[in-house]
Amino acid sequence: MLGKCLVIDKNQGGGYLGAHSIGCKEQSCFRYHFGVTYFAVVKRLICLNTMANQTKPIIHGYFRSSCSWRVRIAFALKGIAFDQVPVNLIKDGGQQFTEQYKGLNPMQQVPAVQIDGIMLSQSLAVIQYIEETRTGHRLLPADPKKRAQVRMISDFIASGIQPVQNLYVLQKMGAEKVQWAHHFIQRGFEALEPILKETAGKYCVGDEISMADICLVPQVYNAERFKVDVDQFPTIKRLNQTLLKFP
Ligand SMILES: N[C@@H](CCC(=O)N[C@@H](CS)C(=O)NCC(=O)O)C(=O)O
Repeated sequence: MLGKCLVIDKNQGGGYLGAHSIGCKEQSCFRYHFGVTYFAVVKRLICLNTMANQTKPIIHGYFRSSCSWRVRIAFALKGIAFDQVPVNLIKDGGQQFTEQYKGLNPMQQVPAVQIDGIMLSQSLAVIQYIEETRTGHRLLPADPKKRAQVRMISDFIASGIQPVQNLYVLQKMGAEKVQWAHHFIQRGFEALEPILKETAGKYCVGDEISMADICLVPQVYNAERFKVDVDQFPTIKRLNQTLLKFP
């Protein structure tokens, strides 16, 4: 199942300073494995990519971070082996705020990705970098119109929805945080549904899995987490269900 790439082990909830390498055995993954077994598993990605012999990229991320999840899915779809270093966004007041992590990503957000001798943050930049430098499953369509639609949908989610339900925003909202996140995800999905109705085939844009799908699945997970009734959005629901079953 494509979903298995969310793989993280229990140490992902551990300390950033006690970081270690974790890999993922699955080649791809949209499904969110959340539970005891999920945490107990350490997996290593089987590398099919042409960059296999080079140093593996390292994702500094957090298991529940939708932005880290996007990058894990993209690497998995490309068949790129990677290691992970856990940055626990909750423990110790948030390990993203340590001076050490700030050195990696001054925005104090995950993911930060070490790849090919550079440090990249911003999940969509990472995804587009690997698209431009790696072979394997194409994450942006060849057709310019479809490519623009993929970027549009990705930005709907990555710029329009996710930031307002991000942890540091919710922490400012106190007791109203669930209501706040619910409101903005609902509003975002109301806009996204008619767009996807137009663009979708089997996947978000036509019949090829793309960066838009990579963004959609973690966002639906967050929607469900904040009690948004995804049944109101039949296209989003169908796409998510299809993606979760991706072999
Ligand atoms: N635009 C960035 C957003 C990164 C982001 O918001 N990361 C969240 C987790 S998904 C985070 O690190 N939050 C930490 C916090 O809110 O303190 C990306 O796409 O990578």
